[in-house]
Amino acid sequence: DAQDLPSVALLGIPLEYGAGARGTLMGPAALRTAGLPQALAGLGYGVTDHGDIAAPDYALTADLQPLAERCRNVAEVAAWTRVIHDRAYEVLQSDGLPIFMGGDHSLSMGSVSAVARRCREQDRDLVVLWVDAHSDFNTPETTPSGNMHGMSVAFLCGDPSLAPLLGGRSFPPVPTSRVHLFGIRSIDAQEREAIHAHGLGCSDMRAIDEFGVSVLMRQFLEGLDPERTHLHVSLDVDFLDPHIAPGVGTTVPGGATYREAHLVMELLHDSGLVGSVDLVELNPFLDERGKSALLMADLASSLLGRSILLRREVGTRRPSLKPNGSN
Ligand code: NNH
Ligand code: MN
Ligand code: MN
Ligand code: MN
Repeated sequence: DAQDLPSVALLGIPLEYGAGARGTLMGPAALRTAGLPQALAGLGYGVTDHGDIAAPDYALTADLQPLAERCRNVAEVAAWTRVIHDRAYEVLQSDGLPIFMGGDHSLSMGSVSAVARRCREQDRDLVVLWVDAHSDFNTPETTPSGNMHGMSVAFLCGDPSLAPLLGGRSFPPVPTSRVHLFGIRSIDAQEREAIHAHGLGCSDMRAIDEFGVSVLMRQFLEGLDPERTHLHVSLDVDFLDPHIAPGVGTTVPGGATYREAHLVMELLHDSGLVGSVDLVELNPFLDERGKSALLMADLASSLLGRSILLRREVGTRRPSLKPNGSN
């Protein structure tokens, strides 16, 4: 029922300092050109576009100095993280379901930390679903590249070496037991060890090949408390196979198919638990005739109710998410 739908708040975050390649700063514009605001309005949501965050001034201050050697563009990323956090927190207080349109994946340090803060205030359990080819669990010590988009999950789980990025703002770190990585197929050696040591949930591509996205997604969702959970979905373009989504700087072969990606979004929608979303790493400079931007916009539509390009549902009966079939 359209009247029961929450409003959706779009926030553009034209950030590219966390990635190895330039161009993700054009991501928010491309998502708008692909029709994301109109698609969501077409589903019946009230949509407010809060525009793009303006590039902040930055400086390599003393608190960031220890990070400078191992983290590329740390002064820029820190300044962005702070302004993203503040702006995201404002939007979370005043508007409905936020969609953070990136921008590279380092933006999640700002967006998800603000969501965590808001969840604490509202006494909700934040669960983060990281849909990505990569686990982004590097720290300044382990990063092989220095690219800060590979460190976002470690930051959100409270890695102390990355804490100075927020410049004194505080948020409750996301417990590693409430982070689930999905679609992973490129992981650095020390990152793998850290993921095992910290017990993050992970549906990697090997598991997806064996069991399929549906079984794994249902298992994940069944583990969540429907009364308490705020599910944040952080969707990295490189989750998708490069053939369907070439517009990303870090393509990895063997990604999700068109149908798998839509099914993941549909199952998440059906769960009713999604409270906030990142759409990240879209690089329009590397895209082909907008196809990655269109796909990301359409996946966001699936996540919030229905694809605009596909008409998948023809009324077939779907198995229940709940074991007793009560929904
Ligand atoms: N793990 C690599 C690194 O730390 C790659 C990270 N790149 C991403 N993450 N695109 O999603 O540099
Ligand atoms: Mn990522
Ligand atoms: Mn990635
Ligand atoms: Mn549906």
